[in-house]
Amino acid sequence: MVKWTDLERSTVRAVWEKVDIDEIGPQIWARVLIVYPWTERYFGSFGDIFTTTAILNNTKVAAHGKVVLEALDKAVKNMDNMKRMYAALSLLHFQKLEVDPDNFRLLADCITIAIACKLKSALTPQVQATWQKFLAAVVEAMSSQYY
Ligand code: HNI
Repeated sequence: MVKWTDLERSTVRAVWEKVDIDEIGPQIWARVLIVYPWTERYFGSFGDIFTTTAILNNTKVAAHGKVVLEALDKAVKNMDNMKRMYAALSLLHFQKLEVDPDNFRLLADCITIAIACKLKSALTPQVQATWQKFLAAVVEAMSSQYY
């Protein structure tokens, strides 16, 4: 289990408080699809996501970004219990959605970049290090049911 200091806990919470899910969620999922176009293959039901403009205007992409960030909100609130909390979601991504877990890491990078664009100089190297430790724990928990 990942151990957290009090400073790390308060840093993660402080970063997360600045994230507006309705604003950042859509940006993150659009970024994933634009930067890593092979991820389109998982979203056959989303309609037209074949150009940058289409992705940025697709309401299903925007909604999905919010769903994923709402799941991340649960991780912020359950930092000591992430593996158990994400067990069913990990299994869903493995067995039903068949998402390659390498994509979790790519998503984590997009999350950090979107947050960096928002926080600017407030995302100091120390804050970023803690934030990335948090996202690494999320990625590990989301990968935990894969074999
Ligand atoms: Ni993910 C559905 C959370 C990474 C592809 N995903 C969900 C749902 C949640 C969720 C919550 C809704 C589940 C439900 O309806 O029961 N996804 C997360 C989290 C991460 C993540 C917390 C990583 C931190 N998902 C990814 C990645 C991909 C992905 C990296 C592919 C690139 N997810 C999907 C797909 C669905 C999905 C596909 C189903 C979408 C739909 O609406 O059909």
